[in-house]
Amino acid sequence: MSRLTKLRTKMTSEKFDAFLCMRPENRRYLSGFTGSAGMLLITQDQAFLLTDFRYLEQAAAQAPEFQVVKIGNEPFKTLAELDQGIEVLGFEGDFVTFEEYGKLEQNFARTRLVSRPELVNHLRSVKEPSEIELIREAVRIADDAFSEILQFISVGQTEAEIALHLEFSMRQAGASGPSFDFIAASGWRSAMPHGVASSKKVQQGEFLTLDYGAIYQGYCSDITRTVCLGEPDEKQRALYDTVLAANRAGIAAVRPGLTGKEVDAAARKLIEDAGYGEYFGHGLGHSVGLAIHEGPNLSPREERVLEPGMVVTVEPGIYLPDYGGVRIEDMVLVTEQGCEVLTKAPKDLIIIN
Ligand SMILES: [Mn+2]
Repeated sequence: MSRLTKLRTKMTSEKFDAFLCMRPENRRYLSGFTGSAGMLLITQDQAFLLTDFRYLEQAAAQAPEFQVVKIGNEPFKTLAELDQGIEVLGFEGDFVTFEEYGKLEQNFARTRLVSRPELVNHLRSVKEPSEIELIREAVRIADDAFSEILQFISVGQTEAEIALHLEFSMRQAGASGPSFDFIAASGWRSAMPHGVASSKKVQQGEFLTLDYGAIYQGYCSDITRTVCLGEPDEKQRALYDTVLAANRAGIAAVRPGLTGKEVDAAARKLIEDAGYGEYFGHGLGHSVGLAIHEGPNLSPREERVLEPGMVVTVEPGIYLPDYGGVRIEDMVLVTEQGCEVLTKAPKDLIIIN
């Protein structure tokens, strides 16, 4: 079934006459259009792609199922004029701004506006085989960059230099860009789960956490490895072993039918039993695709059930303030029986001398 057909089936059960799609990942997913501006209006028998002068040719080439409509200064007026018979319009309330909502209300005065962002978001969570191939390639590029960065890292380099080198090698290997602002956090900074690369120099005896990924033909990868500069002491080794055991337990738990909450609990238990429960303050993972963070998540609050074709991260961590932290993140594909680990970079503790 085509993506548009799947959306229309959902629209029927929601009793929507039309759906307005504005989130860039959803717009790309449904239409194929990769431009930075535009919106989709989908009814049961028509599909419009509204975009501005800059993208008219590109839109026509990339989105053959859509009728391309040029927008000018009043995009929502143009939008409302396309179909006067819409009584119920679904839209993405998690993306539309307050200003845009005002314009929607103004132009769709007789239409009921219903926010249902999950309509397209959920379609995206089970990946098609062609999407999985692109994700595999994005992961392969990140894996290769890891073996390369191991040759590059040495005491005295800044986190920013290391992050730049990672990005450079991934772009050279065909990535269109980084999938987010890379985290390169060393020493005390590794206690910050989202310590974006800074001008701090890496020092002997420190942990260095690298959390990074590539975009390949629109699809993201996300991987974290923690290495040690010089021989680890006993505490560092114990910390690392605990996180690695939690990562393995999380991966072992991933299978269809389990909720994100259940998988999270399987990994979290190991960290709690080791006495570090309060230092693992984030969820175990998230889905990845056209966006770096998608649903469902693996977290204590996630009730959604895993299905074959979903791609999730398993990324437990322990962060000790003023000391440092460890996180190990893999991407896994949910299969009929369990899961397949996509990331291949080694995860036994790597010591850089
Ligand atoms: Mn992640």
